[in-house]
Amino acid sequence: MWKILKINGNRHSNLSYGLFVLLFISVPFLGPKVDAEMKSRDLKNCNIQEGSCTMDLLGHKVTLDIHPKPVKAMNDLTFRVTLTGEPLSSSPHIDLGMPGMKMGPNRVVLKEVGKGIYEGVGVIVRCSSGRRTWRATITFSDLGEVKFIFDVIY
Ligand SMILES: [Cu+2]
Repeated sequence: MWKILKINGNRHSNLSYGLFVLLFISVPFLGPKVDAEMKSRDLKNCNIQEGSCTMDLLGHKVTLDIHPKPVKAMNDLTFRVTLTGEPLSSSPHIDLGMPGMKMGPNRVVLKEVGKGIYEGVGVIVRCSSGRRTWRATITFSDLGEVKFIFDVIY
């Protein structure tokens, strides 16, 4: 391809040459761009190593924090969820998984430790693929769910 461009380059005007090059440069980016948009729900939205993460859910603020930090796989981790607003009738739970991968079930059961504060202990396993991006889906039976996606340390 580059050899042909070089040979024929002189015969093209600057404009058509530019369009030609632009076309070939942009084509490889069209596929991944569409792909990235489709998977935007799987993108990282939380830097759990630096602090807690918060999302809105039906007018409530849901905050997730994980200790100890740095957050490492194969380690006992304390998951703390806080919810603003009206108290819930039952405690939420967390399902741990990986975006785009089928991992085994891994649920963290949470108990209310204060008003709107829920805690539980769980372990994030080391994925054999080497990927470090995990997703914590927090489900509230009354409200629905939020998903935090973050990197852990192996
Ligand atoms: Cu995995």
